[in-house]
Amino acid sequence: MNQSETPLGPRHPVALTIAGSDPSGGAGMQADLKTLQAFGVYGSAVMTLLTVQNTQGVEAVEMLQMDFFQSQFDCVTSDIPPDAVKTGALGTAEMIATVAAALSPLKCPIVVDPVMISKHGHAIIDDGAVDALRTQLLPVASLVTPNRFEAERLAETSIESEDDLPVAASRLHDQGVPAVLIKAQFDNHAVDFLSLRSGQSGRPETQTWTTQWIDGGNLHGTGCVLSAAITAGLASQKDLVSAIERARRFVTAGIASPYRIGRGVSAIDVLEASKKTIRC
Ligand code: PXL
Repeated sequence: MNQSETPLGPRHPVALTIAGSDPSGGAGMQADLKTLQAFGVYGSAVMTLLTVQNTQGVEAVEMLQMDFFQSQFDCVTSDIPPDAVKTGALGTAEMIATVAAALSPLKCPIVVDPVMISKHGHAIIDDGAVDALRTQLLPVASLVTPNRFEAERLAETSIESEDDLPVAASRLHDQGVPAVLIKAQFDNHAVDFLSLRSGQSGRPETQTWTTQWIDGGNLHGTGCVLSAAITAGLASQKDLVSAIERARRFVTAGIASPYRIGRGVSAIDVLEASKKTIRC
């Protein structure tokens, strides 16, 4: 029996999310699983940290023990090998090192969403962790999806305009990641900048998607949903650019149909987004 078969027949695409819990359901592992499901991809999930959180803010963060993370990872992946992996909130340098070591033998695409700060400004990562993301996780990643702020911290360079994006991306490539998607906003437009470097030092190929900025100011979880949607595409054997384009359409539709679920931020309605966009 090969990896594409199970005792019951052909195997369904599987994506593994390694992330933290947002018990309000709009971000983190919960958003990842809902998004994967919307794309018809089976989601498995290994937890790194727990938050105490509702739509009005994050009140506390609790890390899981490293050996408990490792046991979850070994137990799940030995039984259900993933076709793609995504990482979300990892919390500390120690967790990032543990996750990077666990992922390095895997052959499937690995999408790293370098989650640093919650919508309400609560740090979900400690300071040493930024260094660990850069030096330990980027070398095993296939794609990293920072927003402008995360790209500035990871690349240690400021991004004032679109012209600064290639330099930031190039510094991230230097850490070993072949694909970088920086999500930025300048004035009234949203710019998603993709940089692909194939060889060790070759000039990257780039692609930019510019759209009118839609004020999703009161939404959270958009970064999680975008990277999970890309991961769903990769798990289904889509090429990276098609996976990104479909994920962007999905998030744009999702921003237009928010769930006003509590007293604070809204969440993306992934079911509505999928009805509007997933046809292929
Ligand atoms: O949206 C980023 C994010 C990821 N993971 C967890 C979070 C958040 C934001 O609040 O709580 C667990």
